Amino acid sequence: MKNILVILSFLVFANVANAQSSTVSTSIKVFSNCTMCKARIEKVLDHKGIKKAEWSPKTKQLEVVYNSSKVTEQQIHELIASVGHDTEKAKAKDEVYAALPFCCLYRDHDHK
Ligand SMILES: [Cu+2]
Repeated sequence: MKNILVILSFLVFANVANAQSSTVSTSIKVFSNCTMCKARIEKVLDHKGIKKAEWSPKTKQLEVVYNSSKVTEQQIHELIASVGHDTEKAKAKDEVYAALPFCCLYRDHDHK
């Protein structure tokens, strides 16, 4: 009986260790301007494998926590680009970018 308990607790421990090793926390620079951009970016990142995504209009940095066995960092960059925002690893298509509201245009407008 004691042996079974030892084995069981080992299995639980191994599982927890596994789950932790696939959780990645990182920061990604996203080119964008305002709170509308923030809503757009965070909405598309409400996605399988992504546990947390928070973009700051002040720093332009996205804090993201994801499960690397379900989604890759490159996929996260591509999700962001798919709604019109460039990152250092993925560029939004021109037609998607051009359809953004004026306040969200970041490539050739300085809204400061
Ligand atoms: Cu915006």
